[in-house]
Amino acid sequence: MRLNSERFLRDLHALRGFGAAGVGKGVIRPAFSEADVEARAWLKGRMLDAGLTPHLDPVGNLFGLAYDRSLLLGSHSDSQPEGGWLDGALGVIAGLEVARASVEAGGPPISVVSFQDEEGRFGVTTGSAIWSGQIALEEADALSDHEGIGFGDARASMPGRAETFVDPDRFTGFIEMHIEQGPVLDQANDQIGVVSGIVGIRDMKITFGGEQNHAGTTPMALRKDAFQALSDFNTRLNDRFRNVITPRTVWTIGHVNLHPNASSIVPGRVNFSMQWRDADADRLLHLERIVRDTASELAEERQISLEFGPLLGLDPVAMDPGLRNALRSGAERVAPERWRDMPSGALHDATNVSRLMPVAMLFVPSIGGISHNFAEDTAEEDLVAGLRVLAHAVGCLGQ
Ligand code: HGY
Ligand code: MN
Ligand code: MN
Repeated sequence: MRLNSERFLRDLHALRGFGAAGVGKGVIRPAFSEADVEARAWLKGRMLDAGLTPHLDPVGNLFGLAYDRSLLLGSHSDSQPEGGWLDGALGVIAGLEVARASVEAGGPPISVVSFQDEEGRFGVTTGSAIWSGQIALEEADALSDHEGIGFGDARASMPGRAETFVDPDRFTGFIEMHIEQGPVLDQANDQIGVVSGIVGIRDMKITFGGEQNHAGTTPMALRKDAFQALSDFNTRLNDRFRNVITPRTVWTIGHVNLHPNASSIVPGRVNFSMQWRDADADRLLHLERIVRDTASELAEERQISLEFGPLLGLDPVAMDPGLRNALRSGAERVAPERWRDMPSGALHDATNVSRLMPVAMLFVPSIGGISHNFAEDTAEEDLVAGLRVLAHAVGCLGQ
């Protein structure tokens, strides 16, 4: 097949225009936002032009279906609240370019997908989690974002959704191209990463309820300060995790909502996100026990209330050896001496899709290892190299 790298790059930059924000190439395009809905409408048009049959499913996953059973390529086109132009979008547009080039070459049939809410405005990789049966639709509809907007209401507001989900049996496998979002390839001056496995994740919201009071007249010993509780929780957790973690274990308190968030009021409530990731499912469980025990112990000591939200998560998954070998062959062809096998510390839709079919992933470098940041970027020659590896793998698989 003859790839058209100018067309590929042109579409990547066009997609960046939906929700373009900040300096450089940043985007703000969270799931079901106006920018996301417009971007998917544009993608639908590009899929039609490519000779694919668009199908927007009930939860906003947008498929471009080939005329026959096929390999599925893609990723997601929603972004973090402050996102980069390539996270997810790269895999969708690379998949579209390979599918187009394949149609122009007379085959093989290739389908494309842009999953919805991979970035977890509502859940964790919500759109592909629902499609793969990782989470029931009813359960997902009850999820809400940090502003209290429900997933069910958000998806209901999206025009053009079909009544039905696409049958996964239409596909023989899934390959997701993505930026690495970390420093490994960039620091090694490598161009391609062939993913060996994707870490697991656990994510929950925790609320400490103390006592809102006057910041001047309330003696320290009489306070039930929700921020102090969170601060104490974080210190104890860092200490207790020490004996359990490996250098690749990560954990993040990324969202904190302090109430009422005023300088002269002792905060009476704090709601925060608690997220941890590891390549080992048993260790994820061990860390969960530490999280729950530490929060409970602290609430008891401080005589404050404690509420755990639903625990969301995905287990670690290994990539399919056959699809991986096709990618390795492409990497050796396109970037000899400049590629490596590597794990993924970021989460991807491929984790959910692995419940349905063989999956594999390939990475291209992130400049400075930066992602989930307006400054996220990748050199264009690396983007095109990744596209060529993807197309080579599709050719190898002859699907
Ligand atoms: O958080 C992640 O790993 C993904 O980028 N949503
Ligand atoms: Mn992503
Ligand atoms: Mn992301």
